[in-house]
Amino acid sequence: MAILHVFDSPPPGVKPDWTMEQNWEAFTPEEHETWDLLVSRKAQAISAYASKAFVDGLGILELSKPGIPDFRELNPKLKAAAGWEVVAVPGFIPNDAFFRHLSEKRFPVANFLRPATSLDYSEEPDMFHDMFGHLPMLTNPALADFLVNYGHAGLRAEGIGAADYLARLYLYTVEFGLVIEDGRLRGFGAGLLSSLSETEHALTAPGVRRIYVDLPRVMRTQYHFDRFQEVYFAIDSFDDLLRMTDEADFAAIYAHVESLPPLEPGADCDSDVPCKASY
Ligand code: HBI
Ligand code: FE
Repeated sequence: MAILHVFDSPPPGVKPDWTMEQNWEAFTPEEHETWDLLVSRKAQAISAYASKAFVDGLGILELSKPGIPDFRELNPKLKAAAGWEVVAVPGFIPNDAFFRHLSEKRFPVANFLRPATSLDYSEEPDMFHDMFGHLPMLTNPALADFLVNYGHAGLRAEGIGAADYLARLYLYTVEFGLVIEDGRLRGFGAGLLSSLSETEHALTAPGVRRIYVDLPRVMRTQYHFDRFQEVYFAIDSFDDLLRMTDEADFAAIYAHVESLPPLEPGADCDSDVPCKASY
């Protein structure tokens, strides 16, 4: 499936803030079936490896119910649980719009679903990745507040050309992050939990580098788009991640990162603190 949903200006029917109507009635029975298939195929990865916060969030938002969630039913639950809402967007939207929505507690959800012919992998975030992958973690107050901080930091970073550093932080936490819960390693990243094989790789494969999140180190570290990551970053708790961003002097971190060469995904760094917890 090619990358079809990237736009440099809002297509017809999309507002200047990049939001659009979900138009839930327009989804076909086949699309609802595809959604249900995707949910059932993720059950194994989630029950075996997902963070408890993620599992709790799935229940609170009732995302495992049959059919594509109707925002008119989902938003009151998300609002009550987390003070957030979802907005439909046509696909990958520009940084400024993305950061602004997050900073104002609106999570952008792509309004298309991958075809039934490519259930296991979508080259671009679709509504399943966005909703089923990301929304459960919004019910964790610390992670939700981290995303608000991330949105505000993104708006500032965009202004000084440092958005790529933040994108790496997002990738290695919100997409592929690991967390230690009751002493055991679990996954909370949306991209990670989308793939049973990558979740198993990240949590159990020997030779995988698992190190603690350190903001400058993460912001220096390049990542893979089309294959498993070589390094995964862990946090002791979502409160830890929130505290790091609450206390961070992002401008100083950007200047520091700017002064150093980027790190290859498989590179070592003297400051690395290995995560000793295991699955
Ligand atoms: N960044 N600028 C931008 N626009 C997006 O739509 C976007 C993103 N980063 C991550 C992301 N979307 C995905 O995580 C979606 O699943 C939200
Ligand atoms: Fe995502």
